[in-house]
Amino acid sequence: MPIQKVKFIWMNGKFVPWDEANIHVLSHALHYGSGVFEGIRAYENENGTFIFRLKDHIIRLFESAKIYFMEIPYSIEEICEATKELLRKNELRAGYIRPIAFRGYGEMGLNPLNSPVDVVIATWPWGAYLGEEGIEKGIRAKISSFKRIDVNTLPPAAKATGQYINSILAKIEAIKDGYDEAILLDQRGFVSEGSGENIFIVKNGILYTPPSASGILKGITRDTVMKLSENLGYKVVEQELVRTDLYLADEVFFTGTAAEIVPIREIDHRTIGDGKPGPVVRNLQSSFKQLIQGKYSEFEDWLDYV
Ligand code: PPE
Repeated sequence: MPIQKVKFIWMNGKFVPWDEANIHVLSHALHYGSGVFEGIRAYENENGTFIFRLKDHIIRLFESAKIYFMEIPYSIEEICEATKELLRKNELRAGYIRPIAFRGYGEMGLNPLNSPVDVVIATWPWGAYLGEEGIEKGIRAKISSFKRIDVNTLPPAAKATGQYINSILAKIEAIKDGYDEAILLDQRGFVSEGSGENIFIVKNGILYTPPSASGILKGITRDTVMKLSENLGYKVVEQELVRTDLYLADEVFFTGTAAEIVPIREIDHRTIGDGKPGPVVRNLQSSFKQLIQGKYSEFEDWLDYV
């Protein structure tokens, strides 16, 4: 689906009209993938428009930048405020937000340290990442033949643009093979994550999710789901998983900002549970909905009103 245009994009401190937010073709990041980014959602409830866990996302942006020695020439507070102002200026009541910091136009060659760090924040309306039907009925996934990048190859803890080439290979393979999404294993063969989502399984009422040693991006939705689960009285264990743990699970689901909470009903042609979203994922989806509606006082701080 083509990107839906809005009025402004924030570029290096200025609000620029959408069609004028351009960069040079010799920008470092275009050639070498030297950028770090975030994906955030804004929602609307009866109290107004809010950004979900904005500060946590911007902190992760700065952490990704730290790994690559990128100095972002703004503070976390300035980026948060610019993001809110961007939503106000675009009169957007809900949508997706994409802050990105990247090595810009300066020098060619692999040493990025002399190229400027450009910072951009964009926002646009974006619906269900894996489809509305996916959220309702569950999706079909396959274990990718491409392994997740290793923690000592390209650190998955950094949300860096170039690293997504790994996810793209897995995603293309899954789509061409007729699936909705890929599940990647880590270099040792343990379950890692989806192309753009973390993964959970439910077995005998307990939730399990892979740890950072399995080459995951530590998802903010993953953290939200872990905290919601504990609040609902479920036990959550961070643990290495093998592919048969997925096949034999009662429930399996993905979490992510773009995807939200998506049940997986089939993996490698094996039906998960009875092939329908199970009670735990249903419960989590409805708790997440309540959270967004502002009806969860424990987690009010996560709703940053614009
Ligand atoms: N793993 C990966 C590899 C990943 O890209 C994401 C987010 C997650 C886990 C979940 O993280 P979080 O959003 O903090 O819960 N993927 C983003 C980008 C998707 C895209 O296509 O672009 C997202 O969901 O915004």
